[in-house]
Amino acid sequence: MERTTAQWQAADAAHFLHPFTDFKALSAKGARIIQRAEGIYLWDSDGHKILDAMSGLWCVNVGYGQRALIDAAARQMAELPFYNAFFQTATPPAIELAEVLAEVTPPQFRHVFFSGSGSEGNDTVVRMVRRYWDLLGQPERQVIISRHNAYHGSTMAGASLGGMGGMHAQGGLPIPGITHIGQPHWWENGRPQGLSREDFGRVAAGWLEQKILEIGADKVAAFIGEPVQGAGGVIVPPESYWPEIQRICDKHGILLVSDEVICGFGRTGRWFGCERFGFKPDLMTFAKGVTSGYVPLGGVMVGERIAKVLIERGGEFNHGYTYSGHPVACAVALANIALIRQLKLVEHVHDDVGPYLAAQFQGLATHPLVGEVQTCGLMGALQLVKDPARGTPFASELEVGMVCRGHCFANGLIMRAVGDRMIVAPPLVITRAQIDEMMLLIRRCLDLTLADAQQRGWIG
Ligand code: PXG
Repeated sequence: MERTTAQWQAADAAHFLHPFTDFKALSAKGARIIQRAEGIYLWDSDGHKILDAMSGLWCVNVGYGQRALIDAAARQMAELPFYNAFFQTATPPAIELAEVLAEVTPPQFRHVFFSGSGSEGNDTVVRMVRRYWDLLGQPERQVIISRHNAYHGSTMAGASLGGMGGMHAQGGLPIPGITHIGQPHWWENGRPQGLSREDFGRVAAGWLEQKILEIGADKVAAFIGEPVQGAGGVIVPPESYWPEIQRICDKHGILLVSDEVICGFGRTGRWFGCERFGFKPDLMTFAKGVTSGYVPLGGVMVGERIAKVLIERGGEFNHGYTYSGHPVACAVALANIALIRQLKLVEHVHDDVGPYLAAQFQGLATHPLVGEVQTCGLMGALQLVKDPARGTPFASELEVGMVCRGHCFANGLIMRAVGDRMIVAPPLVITRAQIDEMMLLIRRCLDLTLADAQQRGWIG
């Protein structure tokens, strides 16, 4: 029987502990119940239509309601809903997906290790890089360097690799052997005077070398980063950053890991973010866009440098998940990748809607609340500030980003607030006309936020 919104909310509050949520506050307010979706739109339990400018959670790349993915899941469920890949067995969809992933990823990748999510993928990364150095007779190479404000998941290893202070504060993290350097965030670093953005990119990459020298290169196993930091606020690095990171890793013989959980499968206008920024990782974590989020799947692409050692010298690798290579997830991923190819979504982002989004976002740079505008493919960020000319931020306790997000919610737009940075990452199938519609909503919500800020005396 169909329930009312209030009934859903009561049952939700009674039993469901949501991720990254203040349980008590949500119970008091009631969750928004999302009931169905089509294309780039969602409908809630009160029948409101919402433009989903966050692709679910950075994952529904092909948009909602794609028949090919739905049918692939149904067919595979009927034929073989589950079998494992542990005891010298495999299933056709997992083998076929491994083959297709070797095709669509950069040429150094011929092998894949499957997981159920991005977090698990990054746990695999930690296990695998340490195993690699162990097999090469350098077990003291244990340390993995990551960055502040990075997001690499929520398992013990994922949260440790991540650079979110709030996560480290709960549960005794990070685990040993993981350390962090600064992020290439021009704005947060105070837009350093006298340094161009590109100079700043080289300075920020230099922090990696400083850290390596501080620890001792012979103790460092790997560096991990998202090509563009997603959950951290769509922090697009200067073009100089990644080539310099690559040079430093090569110089010290350190493995380079690209976390492509958000950037992978077309988001940046290339198949993978490392291709957009011109670097060649040894390992690549993926999840989300591999199935467009229709079913959970993640994994790690393993570069030949590492695969060769694991295969030829490794013996048994004591690691794996029940759902490594889940046949239904792999069947959906195959249908999803086929659709990305058929609809030419990577080209669509690269040649058409990516540049279009960039131009539309640039048009917001003169809005009285907007300090910095950044886009990359189909990701965009607007930094809300008190005084754009001087770059003065709002006091963080005012939570201007949350005020803006409230207006988005009320106006049928899902946009994410990361502090005072408002971000979008719409489905890759979005059209120019739909971007126009999204921009109208964004403008309206910025104007409403500006009116609030003026009324409350937050702006001069
Ligand atoms: N790496 C990156 C770069 C991610 O963005 C993960 C790993 C972890 O994936 P799983 O599948 O274990 O969640 C992610 C996930 C947000 C938000 O608020 C972002 C993510 C997850 C939840 C919230 O932007 N990214």
